[in-house]
Amino acid sequence: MKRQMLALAATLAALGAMPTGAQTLSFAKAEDAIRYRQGAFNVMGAHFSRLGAMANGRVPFNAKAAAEHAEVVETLSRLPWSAFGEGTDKGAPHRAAPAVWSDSAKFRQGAERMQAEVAKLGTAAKSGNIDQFKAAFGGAAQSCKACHDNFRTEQRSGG
Ligand code: ASC
Repeated sequence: MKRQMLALAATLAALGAMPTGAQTLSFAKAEDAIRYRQGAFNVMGAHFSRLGAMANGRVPFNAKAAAEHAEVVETLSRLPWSAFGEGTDKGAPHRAAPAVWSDSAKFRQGAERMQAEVAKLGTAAKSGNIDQFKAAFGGAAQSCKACHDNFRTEQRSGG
């Protein structure tokens, strides 16, 4: 009985140490992980580009619309990372560079930087201050580009 309790306690402790939450998925097949992360990046990009249009003056700045796009981007910015597990470099065509896995500490840093920059966007959008919004958009776009430069290839591979 006591041994069972200890085993249960150890299991619960191990689970507690694991990252949890909706943003941490595991995938049955590498292809599922690849499709999932591509979906997250695609939708994120669609909303981010609407913010870019406002930041660049191609469409008028609208604080409410900007805040809504920023909220979607912020939620999605947490999602792709658990879909870059070992073995997900093959299974479907993709543009993730080998450095995602060989330099995973730097990749994680880039992902964290992007999430931090994107978190500031919503606040800046809601402020209604166009200069604050433009600055926050610039920081977020830089963080996207940094990872694209280091961790995304021109050509597809893996499929
Ligand atoms: C976008 C989009 C990206 C980023 C990036 C910023 O609108 O889809 O991936 O901005 O180009 O440098």
